[in-house]
Amino acid sequence: MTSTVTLAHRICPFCEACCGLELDLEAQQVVRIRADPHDVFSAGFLCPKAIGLKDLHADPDRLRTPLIKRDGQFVEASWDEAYAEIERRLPPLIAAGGPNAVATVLGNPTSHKMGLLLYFPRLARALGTRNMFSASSVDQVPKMLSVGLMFGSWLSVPVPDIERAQFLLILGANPMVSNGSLWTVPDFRGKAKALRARGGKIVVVDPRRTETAAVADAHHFIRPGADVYFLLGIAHTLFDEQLVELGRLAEHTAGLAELDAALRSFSPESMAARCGIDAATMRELARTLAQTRHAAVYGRIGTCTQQFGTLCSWLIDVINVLTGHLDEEGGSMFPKAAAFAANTRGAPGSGRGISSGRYRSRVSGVPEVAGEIPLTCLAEEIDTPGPGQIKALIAIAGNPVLSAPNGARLAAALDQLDFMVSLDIYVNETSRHADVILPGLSPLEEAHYDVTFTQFSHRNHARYSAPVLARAAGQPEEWESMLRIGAIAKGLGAQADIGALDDATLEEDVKKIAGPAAAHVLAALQPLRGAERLLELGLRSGPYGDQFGAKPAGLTLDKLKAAPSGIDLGPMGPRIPEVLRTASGKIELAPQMLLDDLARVTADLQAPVPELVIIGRRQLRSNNSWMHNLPVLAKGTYRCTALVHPFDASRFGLADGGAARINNGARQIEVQVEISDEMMPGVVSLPHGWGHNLPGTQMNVAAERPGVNLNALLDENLRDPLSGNAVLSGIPITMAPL
Ligand SMILES: Nc1nc2c(c(=O)[nH]1)N[C@H]1C(S)=C(S)[C@@H](COP(=O)(O)OP(=O)(O)OC[C@H]3O[C@@H](n4cnc5c(=O)[nH]c(N)nc54)[C@H](O)[C@@H]3O)O[C@H]1N2
Ligand SMILES: Nc1nc2c(c(=O)[nH]1)N[C@H]1C(S)=C(S)[C@@H](COP(=O)(O)OP(=O)(O)OC[C@H]3O[C@@H](n4cnc5c(=O)[nH]c(N)nc54)[C@H](O)[C@@H]3O)O[C@H]1N2
Ligand code: SF4
Ligand SMILES: [Mo]
Repeated sequence: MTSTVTLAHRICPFCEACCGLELDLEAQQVVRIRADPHDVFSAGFLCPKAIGLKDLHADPDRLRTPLIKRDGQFVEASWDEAYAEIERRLPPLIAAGGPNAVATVLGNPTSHKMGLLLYFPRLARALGTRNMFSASSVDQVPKMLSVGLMFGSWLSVPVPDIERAQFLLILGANPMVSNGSLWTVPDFRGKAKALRARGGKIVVVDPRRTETAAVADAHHFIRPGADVYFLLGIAHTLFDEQLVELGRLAEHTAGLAELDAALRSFSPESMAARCGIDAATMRELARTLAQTRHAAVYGRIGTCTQQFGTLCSWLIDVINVLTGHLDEEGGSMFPKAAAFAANTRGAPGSGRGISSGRYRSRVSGVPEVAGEIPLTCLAEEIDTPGPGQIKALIAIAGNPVLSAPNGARLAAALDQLDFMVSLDIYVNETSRHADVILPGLSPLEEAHYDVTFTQFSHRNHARYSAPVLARAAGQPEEWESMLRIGAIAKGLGAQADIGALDDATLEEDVKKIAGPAAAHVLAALQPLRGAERLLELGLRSGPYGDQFGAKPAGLTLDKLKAAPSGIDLGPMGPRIPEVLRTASGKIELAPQMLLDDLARVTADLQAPVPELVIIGRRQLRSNNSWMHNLPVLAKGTYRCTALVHPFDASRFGLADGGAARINNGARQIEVQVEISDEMMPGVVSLPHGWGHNLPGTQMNVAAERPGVNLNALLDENLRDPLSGNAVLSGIPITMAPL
């Protein structure tokens, strides 16, 4: 018997690199996964996680049917039963407590799923709650706030133009392992190698000598949480040594004199001791940045998850501006996404800017940023009684019991809720608390377009993946579930005609965008439904779009579908002033809120140096908390180890491979020690996302080697006060052998 192998294409949804894959299918089974050599963006790159798509699809623990908790046990239910249960329990809580009685919490995969991302705003609109939480506030909110203040929209994040750069300074990021973040850059290794082959240099600043440091020209240890001192030292030097050269941007910036004045007291000489990098190095780096034609500074999660996250995020772009590298070829540039970019909508060049703190969280009074309350406030908003208390939670594609600080408190709080729905594909540490779980599809069963990561791609492109395999009859897509929950919340009932609701909302939106052309646009969109229809709208009305016929050569979804390896839209080009949406129409170099925060930096300068602190790390074969259940990725040596410098090992009596206890005050975890001179003395590194030993989860492979939860050690009350982002890095600990 012969069987035919067919070829399918799919963008990998696991991390921000968004690699294009080729899949061989035989009898509705994936038999092989490899990189798509023709992909216009990733050009034949993949990492080991891609193979996990097959295991994920086959995983017996992956949910295919809704679950309802009855007498403390999950039982399988039909979709109708699950929605009916939501209808029975959710509306009364809204009626009693008002819209804020329901909270939503979004996890990381939301950004990798076009249905979740494009339809969550509709659910949010239906709920009308201010209690919205997400992984953004244990991640990139500081960067969103700083670029929002400087450039006027939350996602106008400039990214290094790595293919034309000659010098890169990388802080708090490990793209060799993470494959890049807020910088979609598949095959960082190949691109770094090419940069060095053309005579360029890469310098890494990190408390650990990382895999990225290994492919760089130089590496400097920095004291965790002290990047702000290092960046201030560099920015100060640029003024001090008259290296500031705004070039073309001079007429597009505001606040240069204020910035100069504010930076005067932060000389590298006075910053060196606190950050652990000597003044000469800071000055030399400032000169190299200023004097290299094509150069960029890039910082990521290590620079965000600390008490000065917003200041660090700001200073990185400030240095890029001061050295004339912002918006310049080979510098730090603004991608122009084919769809859904706020910075390509509205009038170019100026706008309303952003604002934060429009309201505050009920318990701690923490300001809203980008419409969200920090994830670290979720537990207290549930477990603190009083008017406005959260009574119901809709959790979407996230696992905050493991991924947020002090998950134990959050877990206990989730048990106090009157009702919880999880949209998740597993019964994990978080969804085990739900009353109803609605499973999403396998990535192979749904269409895909990178709504988020095209906003941060080092080269502009558009790619679409059709569903590779058919889904089970009756299994809804997640956008449908979100519409249905929204309808239930609005009192329209579980049987509401969500198709008609979706049409009505679309019509409203199109009228806003297209004005008199709305009827024509709606007719053109007619055959499509759901997320695909929004994608078609986004592409055709976007900066490369056919404008519904007005520019016939422009992009449409059909054209994208006809190009399985994607459509290249060219390298990033200059976008200032067009990209700006600040009220002034200028790059705001010195937002008052940030200048004011420098007082906190000065106050902290004299803070005593803790003897030992802990930081996190990522690992190639896992993704945050949820890929430990895939056998192909979970196998191999035990990876959830605490990396300890030999000096610390000897002073605390720790043995390689031995067990140790780590304490942060009363909080305590037990870890396996791995002695490594990769670490800066005084710094321990433990990956996050582990700790799969909590009762009631159904992730059998992960449970075999559960690892330890770093976040069990961390304090949910430590935040960057501007952005509300959690402080996850540089936490003082003690460590002793067991
Ligand atoms: N200490 C420390 N903590 C950290 C970090 C750190 O560096 N240090 N990093 C933080 C960062 S940057 C992030 S982004 C967060 C990530 O943390 P979370 O946002 O909690 O994300 P994950 O842990 O990846 O969990 C994702 C969940 O989504 C589910 N899922 C996967 N695919 C789908 C799907 O298609 N549909 C649905 N409905 N569900 C799906 C998985 O089953 C899993 O439960 O962790 C943060 N936590
Ligand atoms: N394989 C894999 N890839 C991933 C993920 C994953 O879990 N696994 N997660 C994805 C997600 S959600 C995100 S947000 C991205 C994150 O992408 P990256 O930001 O590249 O993430 P990390 O690999 O954690 O790199 C952070 C680096 O910061 C360092 N660091 C810690 N504290 C400090 C500090 O105070 N200062 C400085 N300068 N450095 C510090 C750490 O040692 C580490 O090397 O990765 C994404 N990609
Ligand atoms: S780097 Fe790996 S996990 Fe990330 S998109 Fe590419 S193949 Fe997928
Ligand atoms: Mo993240």
